[in-house]
Amino acid sequence: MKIAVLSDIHGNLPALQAVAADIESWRPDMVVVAGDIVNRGPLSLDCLQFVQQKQVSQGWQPLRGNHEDFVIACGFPDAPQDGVEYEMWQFAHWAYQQLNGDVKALEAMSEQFSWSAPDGSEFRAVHASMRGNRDGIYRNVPDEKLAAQIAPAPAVFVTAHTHRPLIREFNGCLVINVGAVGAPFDKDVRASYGQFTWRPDGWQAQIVRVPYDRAQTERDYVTSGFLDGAGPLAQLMLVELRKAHGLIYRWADCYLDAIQSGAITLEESVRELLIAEDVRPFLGAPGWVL
Ligand SMILES: [Mn+2]
Repeated sequence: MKIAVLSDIHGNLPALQAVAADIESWRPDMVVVAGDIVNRGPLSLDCLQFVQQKQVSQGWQPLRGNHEDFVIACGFPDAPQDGVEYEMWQFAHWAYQQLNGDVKALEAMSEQFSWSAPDGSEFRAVHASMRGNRDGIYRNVPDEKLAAQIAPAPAVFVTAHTHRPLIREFNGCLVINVGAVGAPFDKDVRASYGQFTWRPDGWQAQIVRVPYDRAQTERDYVTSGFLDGAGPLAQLMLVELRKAHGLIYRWADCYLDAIQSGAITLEESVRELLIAEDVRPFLGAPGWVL
């Protein structure tokens, strides 16, 4: 039995196409997409439709990540339509509009995938953890917290969300973070996914890295309208793609309070972060040149 798990596509169609081709050449029995197909990237609708076609033709199983939830929430009656709270979620509203407000397919996605091997061992995949789809499993997680995040522990626990690949043996459970297709944050720009094999002697797992046409993804940022229409945070997302390292949490830690209190605008905060010494080398067209 061979299972492939890909995750965190984030509207990056060239990365998704490259990973799908690699997966198909491996000929798995099952393919799970562990969430964040849409949002915080240029081609959410194309990526959703790509996965839906694979669901119909090859039985791919999509799960719902926190970014599916964020896009769904844009259609709630109490979603902010202006002001600073709207501006900070402008990229999600942009994705919601790209989907023409049709989020039924996102709402229909399951929270987890589970398969039992003939020896009774369970393979389970979720977006982040059993505690929720924003509760990521990171490299330095203490044992006690990890135990709670995967409980009840299966033989193989597959997670994503953090965009950082990880393989860890924990109390007889193989914990694997498959990393991200669309925006890896481990300083390796190649797309990431996981291959899992069950044989009568047990489970094996490996992380696979796949190069893709990143120049095309940058062109998609422009031609889709994402870079102009999704707000200043789209500039951070473009730099994250080039740097293969996350910037949004750092931005939030530094500026969220100041933005919400009106001490700085969202655009000013993004400009300030982009001129930091370690970020500046990754600036350039089609993004802001500061
Ligand atoms: Mn996520």
